[in-house]
Amino acid sequence: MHARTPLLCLLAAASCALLIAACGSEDSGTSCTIDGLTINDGASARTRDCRTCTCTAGALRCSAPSCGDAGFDTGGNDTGGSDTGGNDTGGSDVVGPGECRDSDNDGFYSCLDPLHPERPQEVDCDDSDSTVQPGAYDFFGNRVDDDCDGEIDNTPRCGCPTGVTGPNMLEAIELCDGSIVSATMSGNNAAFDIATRYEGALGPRSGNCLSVISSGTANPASAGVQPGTEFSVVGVADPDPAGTGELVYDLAQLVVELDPPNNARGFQFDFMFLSSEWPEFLCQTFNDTYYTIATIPGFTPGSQNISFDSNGDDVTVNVGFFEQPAAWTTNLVGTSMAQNDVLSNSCGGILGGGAPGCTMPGYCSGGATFREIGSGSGWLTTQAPVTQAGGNIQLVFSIHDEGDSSLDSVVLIDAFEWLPYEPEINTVKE
Ligand SMILES: [Ca+2]
Ligand SMILES: [Ca+2]
Ligand SMILES: [Ca+2]
Ligand SMILES: [Ca+2]
Repeated sequence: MHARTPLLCLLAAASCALLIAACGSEDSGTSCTIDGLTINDGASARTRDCRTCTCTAGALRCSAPSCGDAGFDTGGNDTGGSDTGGNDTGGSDVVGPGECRDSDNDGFYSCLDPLHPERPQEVDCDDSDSTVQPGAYDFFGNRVDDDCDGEIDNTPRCGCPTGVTGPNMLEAIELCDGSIVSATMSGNNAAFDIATRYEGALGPRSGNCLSVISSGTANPASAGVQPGTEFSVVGVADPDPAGTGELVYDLAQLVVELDPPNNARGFQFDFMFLSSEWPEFLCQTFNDTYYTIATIPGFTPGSQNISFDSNGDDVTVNVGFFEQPAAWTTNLVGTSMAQNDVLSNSCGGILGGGAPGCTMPGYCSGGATFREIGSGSGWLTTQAPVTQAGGNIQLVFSIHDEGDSSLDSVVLIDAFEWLPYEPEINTVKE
């Protein structure tokens, strides 16, 4: 199909309803041309004679013409029932003023207007919702084509990258959109890994891989009981913004600066904390800890740990989510964080726990002992809001040994998503 001149269309205007496909459009490849304008595959535009056309795989699909009351006249006469728009331009074959609107003030218009080439050349597929626009983040699972590319809930397109770098650690958790400003790893390089299955046993929550951060070796050569890699015996200050800065060891952090998509109101990600400290080191005054330290404009306090349980307890072996093997929501057999030990292990071990304010879990009552050593929290999801007013946000995924640099803990991270709604700061288990 080839375009003909607008004059021909003008002459045929009275019956243009039948001729529009010939008059107004042509297509080629993965974009289409309507009235001399090129639109991308998946985008929609209105033609001069009032059809709405969508470019699909290089071909135009057009609605029936509806010229009756669009507020303008597309040609020499109005083919519809009434022309109440009041701005009939007579014989000129142009899109009338006001036809293409930006009702939701998101900068994108309801159609393409040849008289306004300075406007975005992509159409707002929902001009009543400013969070829906070309180039927006297409939220998973809300059944809305948020980015106007013609596909509802675009499937995640992040890959499973080779090479352990900050940006690759993010891609492994499905964060590969234009929001990434920077991503750096702080700590020993061996503390970070990207895995299709952690220690060959624990698979990803979404996509094909996940990211691992450890207070020891993130990708140990073989599972052993109570792994303890000592990268350094020199302590550094505890990074908890609400803490007192006591010394911790083998601190490993993924430090990320993000510019959230304009339509995002929050974010979430999944994580699982695993520790070889269980059960002997339950309720000690020192326990390995995982933090998600968020610095978000508008937050009070400005920086805070956003991953904690309903008691406000940090993620350690003492967090309310932590599981004994009989209650595993995820089978940990095969990892170094769940080894069948020759000894019987008791809650708190020979030290008996005793950290102030720490309550032994109920399963520890009656002198319970376990053959396993090491366990985990199960998969958890942390959500937090973002504000659009104040600039970039910083997230620090942070894990460390406490007390000394031996007996490692690990956090698996996956399934990052931006959210279309504003959640409370919360962490839950499915
Ligand atoms: Ca708009
Ligand atoms: Ca919109
Ligand atoms: Ca989409
Ligand atoms: Ca969506």
